[in-house]
Amino acid sequence: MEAHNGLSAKIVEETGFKGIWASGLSMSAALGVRDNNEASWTQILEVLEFMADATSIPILVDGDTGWGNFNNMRCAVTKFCQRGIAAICIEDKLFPKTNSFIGEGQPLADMNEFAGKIKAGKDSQTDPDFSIVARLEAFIAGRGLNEALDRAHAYAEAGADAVLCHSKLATADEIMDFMRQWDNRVPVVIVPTKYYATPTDEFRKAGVSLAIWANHNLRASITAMRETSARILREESLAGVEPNITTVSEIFDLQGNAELKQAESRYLPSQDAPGAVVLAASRGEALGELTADRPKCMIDVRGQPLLRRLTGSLKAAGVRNITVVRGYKKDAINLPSIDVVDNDFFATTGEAASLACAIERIQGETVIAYGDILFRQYYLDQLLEADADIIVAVDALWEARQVRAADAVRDFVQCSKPFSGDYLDDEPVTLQRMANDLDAQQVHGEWIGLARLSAKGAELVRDALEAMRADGSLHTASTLDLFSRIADAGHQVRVLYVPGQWMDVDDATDLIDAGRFL
Ligand code: SPV
Ligand code: MG
Repeated sequence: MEAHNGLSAKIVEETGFKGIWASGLSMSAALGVRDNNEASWTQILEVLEFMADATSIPILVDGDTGWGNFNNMRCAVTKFCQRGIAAICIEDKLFPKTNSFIGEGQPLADMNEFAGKIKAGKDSQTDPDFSIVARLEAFIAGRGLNEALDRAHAYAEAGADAVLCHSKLATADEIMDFMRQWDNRVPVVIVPTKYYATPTDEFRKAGVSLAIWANHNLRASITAMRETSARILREESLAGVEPNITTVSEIFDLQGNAELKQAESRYLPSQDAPGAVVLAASRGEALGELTADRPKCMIDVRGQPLLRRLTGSLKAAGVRNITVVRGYKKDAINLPSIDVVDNDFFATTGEAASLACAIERIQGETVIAYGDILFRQYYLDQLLEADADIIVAVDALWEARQVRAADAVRDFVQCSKPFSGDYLDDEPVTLQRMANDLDAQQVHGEWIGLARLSAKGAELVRDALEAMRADGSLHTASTLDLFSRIADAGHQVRVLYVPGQWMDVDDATDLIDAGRFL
């Protein structure tokens, strides 16, 4: 079936045809020029490229006379193979060609010269399946059956994969005569534009392999476009034509917009991806000289600042839009692809105030993390997978944790129940209280400095921060105060118990451990 651009080629394929005829008449007409090689072969090549990209069925190109001699034919065949074209048909006339339905007695190419052109094409194809169809113009030129047969044999001898026997009679007589004499040495192609009254089955019975419906999409579209243009001009309105024409959304379908949508979800950063707020305002006094020029999150551990490892973990878990709250030596926090907000009062405020500096970023699913922690990646994955509005990772093996400094501040957690190793116990655990000074018998674990909020959890946290700002407690409050407050207010803060395997970096010994941890 004929097509003349990417759109018509798509329509041919979606209709169910097995192949496309890239008609020279139609392509030239669609370009607004005559079928006399006015469009150069490379201009045609561009059209073909769109057609090939738009479809997956074979395209047989109307190659006119091959755009010159054997050498031009070689160039064309090589390019067509590169562009994924299945086949070319060339006709044994002279360049520049004239359409077969114009005039009488068109001059034919020298038979041997044309056979050489076919051979050159076959010798230069880089795709072993590429086919060359030799088109016989003997009947068109009024030269009769014997000339047609002689040439057909010569072209088959030269390597043609098929012959196209063309006729402009209103009956199929010439074609049927040819079929009776032809020994089916190579398959026969016909173009029944003029003798369309003959039933296709008669061609089948006569041994014809392929019929080309050569220009009917172009002609149908000319009719439709003329009617539509005339009606809109006449009626000065779209109302009349609207019910009869393709909808814009059908055009989008034809253009494959659905595929683009899918690709966007695969390749574009998702708007729904979780964000993160990393609290990194504090110096880390116990690290002494190491934090003279940088906050502790920027201390190097095995060739990378701690914060870089953390952002790497967050990104690996699918977190986008990481906001780091800076304070001490803020200019030292200069990692790529993070956003920063500053808590310029870091020296006198607590973590809740730092978090509140990023309150605008606590939107949608959000991870909250301390900037100096190291943990197993799967803890983060588990937090992100959890079906909870607020969930905090709590170390159930807190008693086993080595804490050297006598004055170490630890984020103790009291939960609805202690950690249970029982496989069958999957009852959710909730947070009751978080504090640095819980009695040992109240402690069920230690917060590792990692939490995740759903969109609703983010709203709860924003509300709690605003409430703390309003009652004056925000300035000195910790994140422990924040989560305790939310739990006290009756909202569920879920606990994910984890078995150790995390650390924060408070002093020089921690740094050595951090190197080992990694
Ligand atoms: C074409 O479609 O361009 C053809 C077929 O070559 S015909 O117009 O019948 O010559
Ligand atoms: Mg043509």
